[in-house]
Amino acid sequence: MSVEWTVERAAAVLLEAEAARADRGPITDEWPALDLETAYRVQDARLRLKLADGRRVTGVKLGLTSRPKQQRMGIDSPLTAWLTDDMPLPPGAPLITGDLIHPRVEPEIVFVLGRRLTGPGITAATALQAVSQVTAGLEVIDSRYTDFRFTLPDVVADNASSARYLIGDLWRDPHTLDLAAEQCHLKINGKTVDTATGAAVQGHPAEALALAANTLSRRGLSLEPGWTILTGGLTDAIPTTPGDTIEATFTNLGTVTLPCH
Ligand code: OOG
Ligand code: MG
Repeated sequence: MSVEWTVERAAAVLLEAEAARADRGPITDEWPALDLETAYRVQDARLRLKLADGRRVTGVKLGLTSRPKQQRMGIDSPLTAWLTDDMPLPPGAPLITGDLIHPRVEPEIVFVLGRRLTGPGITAATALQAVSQVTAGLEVIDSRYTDFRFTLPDVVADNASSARYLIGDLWRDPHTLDLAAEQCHLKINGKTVDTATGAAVQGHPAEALALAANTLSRRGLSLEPGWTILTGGLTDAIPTTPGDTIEATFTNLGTVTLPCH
């Protein structure tokens, strides 16, 4: 018997998978008509369910903004998703990998907004003017789809595989730095496994921020003051193994360290 798919049902199914730590096949396998616009409606419906449950929006994440990420996932289009207050990891606390399905970690450049940013027509330069601070971050992603196998509408509906994020404690003024040249070393147990510069993210992380403002404006939404913006993985994400410590060291943005239990 086939059950009819709706925006509300897809949102509930994905939240249930998250709560139960149970991965599943791509929704588009069962609902081929799920297009990008409908997928963003699923993402917004999922957010409404979270808010009804007492959660609060903390910002927005971008996904698939760099070539290494796009190549790994086989999708060449960036996307946006919601950050909520159940996601930030307290500094120093370990990632409990058993709380998640198959977590992976990726280094990101993180903005905090000082002013509202409303598209369309936002450029990287105007976007950067709205940023009050920049720092380093590690995002923990955890697709609700088996083996991280999905199409663009699937991953948009799944809130871009969001799970947790860790923000650094060295806040810098973005206007005094060349963020395209900012270097990142991704390390496992002290050994560098990948490197990138800020240019990996759309040429400059502020391009990703502009893209978020312009993408949200199509749904009548703005980026709000105080929000955290994860601009997207600079490198491919790495799987987590309990006992490992994952660290991203940046030239000017400091170091973020995440022990995995
Ligand atoms: C989708 C989320 C991508 C990023 O920074 O590129 C993302 C995924 O890779 O599962 O968060
Ligand atoms: Mg990410």
